[in-house]
Amino acid sequence: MLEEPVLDLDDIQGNILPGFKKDSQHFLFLQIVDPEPARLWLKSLAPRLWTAREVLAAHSMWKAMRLKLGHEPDNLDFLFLNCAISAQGLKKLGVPDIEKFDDKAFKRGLEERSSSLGDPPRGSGEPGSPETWIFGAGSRRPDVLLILATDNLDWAVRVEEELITSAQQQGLQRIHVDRGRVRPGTLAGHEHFGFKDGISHPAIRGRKSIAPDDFIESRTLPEDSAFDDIYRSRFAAPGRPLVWPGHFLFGYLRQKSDEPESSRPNSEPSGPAWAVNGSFLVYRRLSQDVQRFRTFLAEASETLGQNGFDSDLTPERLGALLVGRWASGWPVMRDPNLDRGEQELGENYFTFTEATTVSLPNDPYPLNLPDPNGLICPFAAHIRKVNPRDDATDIGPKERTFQKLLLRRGITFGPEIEDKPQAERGLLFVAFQTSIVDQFEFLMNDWVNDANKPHANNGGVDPIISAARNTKISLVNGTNKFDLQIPGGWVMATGGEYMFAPGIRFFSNVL
Ligand code: N7H
Repeated sequence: MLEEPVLDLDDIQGNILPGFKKDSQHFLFLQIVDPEPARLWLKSLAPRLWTAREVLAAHSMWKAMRLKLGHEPDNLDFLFLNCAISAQGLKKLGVPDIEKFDDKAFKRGLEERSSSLGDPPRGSGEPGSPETWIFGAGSRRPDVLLILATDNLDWAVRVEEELITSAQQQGLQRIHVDRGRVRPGTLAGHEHFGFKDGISHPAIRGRKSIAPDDFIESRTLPEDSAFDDIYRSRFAAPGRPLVWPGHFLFGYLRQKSDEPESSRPNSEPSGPAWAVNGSFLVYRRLSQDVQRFRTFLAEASETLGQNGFDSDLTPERLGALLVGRWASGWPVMRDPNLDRGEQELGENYFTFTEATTVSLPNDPYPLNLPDPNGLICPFAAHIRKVNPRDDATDIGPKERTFQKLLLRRGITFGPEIEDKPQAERGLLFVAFQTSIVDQFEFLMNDWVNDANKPHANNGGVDPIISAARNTKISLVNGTNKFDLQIPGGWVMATGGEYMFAPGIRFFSNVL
């Protein structure tokens, strides 16, 4: 087993690693009007930006406090700040060597690439096409993104105003602000269709220091369990793959083709020297039409039931089949008939093609059976599309899928549908990676929007996030195959941009 690198946690921004995980996250999009004062202003932000090491320490302190008190602390809060810049912004600032990035998606920006993500084409005027976006197209493309995160909404609003006022005095102008907010009460962590999100995250390989076992992501496979050496070399925890840091951070090695346990020599992603410790940030503002989705589930489950799919098919179970998880997050693979409720142990421990065989200590629920034909979890299910786990795919054996994973850092926005039915709501999708082309865009173009990939069986496009309208997916019950018509249109792009979140030294040394 190769030694994992020490990651430069004093330079890497904290929302890449370990992620902010705060209830309020505001995304301030700015445009540079006067590059010289704007450059100085951005440079002056450096001491205020939170590093990975600081955010890790803040999370540990918060957890320690919760343990001491027996409940969440009332008076311990942090206000994290991070910054990212688009290719257009870097150009305006006169930053050298941008062309050394080989990622053409980043260099061209989201607006130009949006139709290849499945959005209606530019100029069509259809909802979801760039000219209908709130920001991110035409004259409303942002150069700079500031992300601020805290559990205290009032604090976030105050700092948001302070930052915008000072930016506007120094050569920048406000383009747009998205205020992300975790949903209230027991819905916290659930997105607006009702499903628990943020469960499955790849574990980045790497250490905090030169100590051999000082891993950033702790290894929690039970010592005395029957996981074999291969599993132990590929997974940090049950169902949680270990991914080489070069897939998320510039300056580090990537995986050797079909060997997730090994890195490939000289495989650092190509980019300018100053890109080290940075990461591409994909921002997609996705509006969700919750009423439309609910109506579809209610009507389609009834029709499918009448057509003999399963007379007891409920809207909840149909939703679970489309996502691959029940609303609680419990995987359909581990129980296709019953939502076992929210529980951390085992919620990420499942496979698709093969059965899981090693039981976790204290996990009372049945492990998953093999499902090579999509009988338990449909091939089109959202989580099977974007992470087919142990399925062989059109790109080859299961080991290659490790290289397609993303660090997701999104948050919901908008009020509850019950409180304000007419208001807008959705997901502020945020993901880090070192290749937008090979990771985010690959997932969207090649897998989400292609009925025949990653599984070559015409299973359908992703019924949750594909912008395609009036498609069909295959559901199988026993030996009977059912085609389900998917009108779609419940998730729609309303803005965004491709950005780069550099190492913090970039702000003081390069700007
Ligand atoms: Fe998805 N949803 O509610 O159905 N997503 N997603 N997503 N998503 C996931 O496993 C959702 C979107 C991924 O490793 C869960 O953490 C919605 C985009 C990936 O097993 C749920 C929207 C992309 C995973 C949702 C949306 C992805 C994932 C289960 C838009 C880009 C991890 C929670 C409004 C490629 C899969 C979890 C894995 C999980 C939903 C967007 C990707 C419930 C509503 C644009 C990689």
